Amino acid sequence: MLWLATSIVHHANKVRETQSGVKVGGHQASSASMVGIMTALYFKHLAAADRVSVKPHAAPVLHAINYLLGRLDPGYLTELRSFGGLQSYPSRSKDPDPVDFATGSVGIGATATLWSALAHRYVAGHFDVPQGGRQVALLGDAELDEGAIWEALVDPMVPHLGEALWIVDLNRQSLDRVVPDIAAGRIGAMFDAAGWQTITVKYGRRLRELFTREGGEALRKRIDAMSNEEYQRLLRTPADQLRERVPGAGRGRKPIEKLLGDLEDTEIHAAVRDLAGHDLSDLLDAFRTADDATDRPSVIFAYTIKAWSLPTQGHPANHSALLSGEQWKTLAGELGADADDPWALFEPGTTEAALCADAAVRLTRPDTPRREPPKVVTDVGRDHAGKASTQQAFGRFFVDLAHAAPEVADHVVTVSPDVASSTNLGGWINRTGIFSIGDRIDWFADDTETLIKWRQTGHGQHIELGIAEGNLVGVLGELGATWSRDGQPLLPIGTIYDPFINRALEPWSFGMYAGGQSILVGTPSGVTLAPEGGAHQSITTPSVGLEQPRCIAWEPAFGQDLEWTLLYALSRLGRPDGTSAYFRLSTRPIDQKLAAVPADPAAREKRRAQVLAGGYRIRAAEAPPRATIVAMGVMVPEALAAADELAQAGIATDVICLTSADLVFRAMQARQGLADGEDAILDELFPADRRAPLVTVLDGHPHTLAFLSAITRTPIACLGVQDFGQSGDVNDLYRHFGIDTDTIVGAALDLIG
Ligand SMILES: Cc1ncc(C[n+]2csc(CCOP(=O)(O)OP(=O)(O)O)c2C)c(N)n1
Ligand SMILES: [Mg+2]
Repeated sequence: MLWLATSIVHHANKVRETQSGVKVGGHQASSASMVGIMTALYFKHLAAADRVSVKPHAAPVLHAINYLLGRLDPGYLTELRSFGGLQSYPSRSKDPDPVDFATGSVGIGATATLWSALAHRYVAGHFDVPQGGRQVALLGDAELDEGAIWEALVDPMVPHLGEALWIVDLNRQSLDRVVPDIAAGRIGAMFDAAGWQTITVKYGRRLRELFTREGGEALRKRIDAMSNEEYQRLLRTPADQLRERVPGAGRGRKPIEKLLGDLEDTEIHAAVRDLAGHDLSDLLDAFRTADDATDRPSVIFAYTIKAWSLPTQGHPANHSALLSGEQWKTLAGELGADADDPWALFEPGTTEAALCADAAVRLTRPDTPRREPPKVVTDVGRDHAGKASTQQAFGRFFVDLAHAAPEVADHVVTVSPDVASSTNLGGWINRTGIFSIGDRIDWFADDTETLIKWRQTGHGQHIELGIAEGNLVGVLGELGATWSRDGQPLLPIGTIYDPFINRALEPWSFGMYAGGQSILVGTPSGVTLAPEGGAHQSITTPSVGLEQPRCIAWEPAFGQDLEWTLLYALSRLGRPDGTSAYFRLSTRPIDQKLAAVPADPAAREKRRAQVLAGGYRIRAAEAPPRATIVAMGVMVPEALAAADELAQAGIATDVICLTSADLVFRAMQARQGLADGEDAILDELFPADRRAPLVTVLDGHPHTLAFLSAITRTPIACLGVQDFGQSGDVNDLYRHFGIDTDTIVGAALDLIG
């Protein structure tokens, strides 16, 4: 394993030619650190149903295992980090061999195992799928610096996930340095406090034997109390100097000196580096202890050496260090490998070959039949009348869905980080209940003043989290991946206050990269959240949504548009070619009559198609327009009022209501041959005979719609919000930020001279 992992990186850097001169990279030291752990795990302990998240920099070890198990074509071993080759970090979607979790952004890949455990429990509790399997994460020790880890650990559901096992590769090093002091004890206590079983695999058998001798206890205390930095220094100290350094200056010096006096230099040298995280049998014992605790997760702290058995072992700067050609050849000699035939498999008939064959059979997963997601209706039949906000329409949508399409509703699972009621999920929660691990008593069931029934059972369809946006998108990602793991699609919808989209952004995006599909609803949004003010008002999220790969961003203005787009978004989930969606909603009540949804079925269907393609002309001037106002979301009433004023002044003005700037941008790219896709919506929104200067307006950053002038090739004025929010009433703020009716009119007049 050590040889293959090292050689995969070696070949990419020292053998394969690169044209550009850009360094290839790869991590021999981080891989060497984990070979013991991964060998013990895969070749002995793991079962087919288990899933493993491998720390990003040990990707070469995972590929080496897959190669030995016959799951990876040898041709890939020379293609680490090449175009179409093995990815630098384990990738579910891009690697050619089986990878259970995408990792790379440290912290996220590890916590994904917890959300995967939860998602599996959910899907197994609601649908007929095979149950079971452990969820294992292999982490670097510095990965525990990440907030994502601790955000996950304090979630109240996590301590119940007995199927979760984390194994920390405790090599005392991060990227830049030796981790200061001795963090392990403190971190262990934190896992303990979070309700985990903690297991430590620290000293190897050589050291353990020494500890039983006279002076052994002093030696153990000395190493236990040694800072990480001093210990790492010992790993790089020549044998003859260890006799001086190891005893230290404390009270134990004399007995330790005496103990070492009986040993050869080479024995001291071997003892100092004798850590059990490289001892297969100690590791297997720890794995079994972990299995014994089924009512809570387990974490194993396995002490290891970074760059174990390589010339750079234990050096603080070894993170990206590569072996020279000479060192690599020497390693071949030490490990009994052949530098001229680096990818040679074990000879048939050997114990090693038999072990590989055995593991390959044990780890073969049966094919899971993939169920199709339910067919989603195109309409739930609600008459959107009166004044309503998109957030209200969102809440009502679920009640309608349960009536109009019960099978679809059965597949919906909602998730919220403590904002379910304030994002209007109350009605849905009352209908379906809350999912919990084990039933819980609802102590407020008989309280007549309770509006939301907090009924928690294994059958609920809402998952409530603490105030943890990272956890939210982690759970969404895994709920959105059950179609690929269990063969059973779910339709996950998460709600979040829109300004916190940015906090969730990176793990949200990573979840999509990893293959999860879900809907994220950001509400309320923008300065329209007026009285609440300040940094609670989201500004950049419209462009964040537009730029997010594998996701369609929607910002509907009306209830009908929300209904159609949400149904469409649901129809895109839970499938190999699926897409996620982001909805930016608002609490501003808007007169639904303004939408003027056509009553004639054909015209209505045409409207629906346009809503789903990105927008429609909500007001057509009678004469050829001299200006076009393009508005998105809550700004549509202001745009219509501005068009009225302009019309009164004799200036014919069209108004376009955008439902998705994202889709219109894609259509523009498609028209120019820069991307695949449909472009017909461009001619519907901006036909050649109606082209006029554009005023764009949204409750968000104005640059989001600036691209539209490249479609119309007319002058453009972009209105929107460019500074932090303020408290006030909606009209105060619209005026302050220049997105009010007067400013729209003024901008149009300026444009047309
Ligand atoms: C979120 C994030 N921040 C930073 C990095 C860059 N990075 C990659 S590995 C690493 C150090 C990891 O140390 P550790 O987890 O102990 O792994 P080791 O290589 O020591 O096994 C850093 C900072 C990253 N990949 N992801
Ligand atoms: Mg480390």
